[in-house]
This record gives sequence, C-alpha cells and structure tokens, in this order.
Amino acid sequence: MKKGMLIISLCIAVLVSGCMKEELPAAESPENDLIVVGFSQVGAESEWRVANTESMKAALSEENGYELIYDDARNKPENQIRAIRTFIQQEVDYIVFSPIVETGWDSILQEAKEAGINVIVTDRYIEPGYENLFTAFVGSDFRSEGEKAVAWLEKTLAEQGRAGENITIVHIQGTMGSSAQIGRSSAIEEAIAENTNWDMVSQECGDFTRAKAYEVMKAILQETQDIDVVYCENDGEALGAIDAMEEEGLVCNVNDGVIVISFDATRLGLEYCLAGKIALNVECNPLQGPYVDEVIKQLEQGETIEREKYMEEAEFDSLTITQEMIDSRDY
Ligand code: GZL
Repeated sequence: MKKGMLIISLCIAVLVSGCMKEELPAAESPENDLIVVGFSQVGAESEWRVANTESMKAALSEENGYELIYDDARNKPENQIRAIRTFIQQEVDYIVFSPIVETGWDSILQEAKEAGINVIVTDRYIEPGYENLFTAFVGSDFRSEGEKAVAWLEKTLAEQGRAGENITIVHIQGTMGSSAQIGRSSAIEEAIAENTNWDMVSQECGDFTRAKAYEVMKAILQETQDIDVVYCENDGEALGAIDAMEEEGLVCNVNDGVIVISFDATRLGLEYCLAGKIALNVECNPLQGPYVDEVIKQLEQGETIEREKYMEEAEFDSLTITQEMIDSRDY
C-alpha cells in the first residue's frame, strides 16, 4: 500500500472509531492492501541475470501480496539513479536494487532514507561505509567465489604435476567496478602475485557478456595462443572466449587443452562443463527472490531481520559433473 493511502486510511479509521461509542472491529484494510516495491535491475546482460529477474518477479508477485514496479537499467548506473528517484516520488513502500557498480549511490540512497523508504540491496554490493543507507543485503560473496576457483586451479595443476610449471593466464573481467568483478578479480590477481610461476598474459574487460568476451578473446589470440588458463568472470564470457578459441583451432579441456574457469553455473554454463569445455564452474546463486520476500514480510511484521543473507553456492568441474546434477537444478 502506498504510504499516502495508508495515512488516509488510518485517519479515517481514527475518525470513525472516535465518533462511534461502541467498539468497532479493526478497520478492514483496503482490498488493494499490496506492498508496493520498486525494483531496479541491472539489465539482461546474461543468463544469470534473466534467472535472477525471474526469481525476483516470482517472489514479488501480486499473489504474494506485492505491487511490483520493475525497471531494467540496461547496465547504466544513471538509469538506476533515475529509477530509484522515481520510486521515491511514487512513495513506494520498499526499494530493491542490484547496484551495477559499487560506487555513486550515497546521495540517492540518502534521498530514499529521508523519504522513510527501506532499501534492500540484492546480488551485488555497494561500497563499504554506507551501510546506514540500506536495510538489508541478499546476494553473494564474490571474493569467496574467486577463492574457490583459485584453490581448484592450484589443486588441479598440482595433480597434473604442473605445480612448478610456468602457467600463462588470460583474465576476462566482468563489468568494471561491480562487486562481482572486484571480488572475483581480486582472488586471481592475488593468486598470480603469490604463484611466481603464474603469468597473466592478458587482462581485459568482457563486461559479463558473450559478445564482448568473444571480441576481446579474438584480439588476444592475435597476440598469443600460448595460453594455459582462461579465467572468465561469468558464463557468458566463458562461452564467448571458447567461441573465439575454437575458431582458432584451440581445444578447451582440463586434461589436454586450455583450462577455462567460469562463474555462475547457469544451465548453459553447466552443459559446457559436462561437454568438458568449461573445466570449473563456480556457482553464483540467482534465486534471491524468496529471501527478499522474507525480509520484507519480516519488516512488515516489525520483526528483527537478518541484515545480510549470503546465498549458498557450489562448484562444478568437468571431471565429476553429471547430466543428473544439471537436471536437478532450478536454473
Ligand atoms: C553476480 C552477478 C553477475 C553474474 C553475471 O551476482 O552480479 O552479473 O555473475 C551477471 O552473469 O551479469
């Protein structure tokens, strides 16, 4: 329910009960007693994002008690700021948003706070220091995801007897400045600094899209094809990089080809893993809608909430993944 309606309803309820002597039953809430949520989504840049949007829309549905106002920012932070300002003007009850990048949100979130609107951050994080400007976070620990990938790579190379061998690595980063890119990049960058036999031969931004990753990988392959590992920060990038490598006749395989590491574990990404083309796929769980629904319902009931909810996430490798594992998943 929009705040204005709620205040008018409450005033009428007080007036009615104040004029009448006998006890009245609690005023019936208006039939449209929906919780109005403004949701600013990053865009539709990847299969992961599509799954995330579907999860949010399913959870914040009318049958679940919501009126959802959805905005697709098309990967532009300025569109998110515009959308959030519109939500404030519309006097929504809650604002939910996945910040495209970590920085630049303090003033718009201050406006939401001054308007008395709870903000729930999903998926990606905003920069530290502004925790007072939002009520809850539901998303992933991207640094932990990167550490899983690095630990697997160290173990795999050791098992292959390549622990001391020079390893050439291509790093294709996600949208620069997003918490997913910052976390996943920091893990591989630190691992390369620690493993002196690991050499980053190229680091380019693939912007979490298959098309951009294909483009940058094609350019890299014109410079060098002596590549042992390609570390891609999501499935879209991994598929684009594999497209480019296969066009050049390179084989992507953990045992006798280029080791491709990816993140998200979307169905398409796991099918590439089953085919042996993605050697490791670290899950990034997009099914955040039910947790956002839970937080809002708790807030509506005046209950204490869990301020940060980190999604449970697994990892899949090409040597152990099965079709049954893929078929059993929700996205
Ligand atoms: C991660 C999410 C990232 C995915 C990409 O939580 O923000 O953005 O890894 C998506 O697929 O584009």
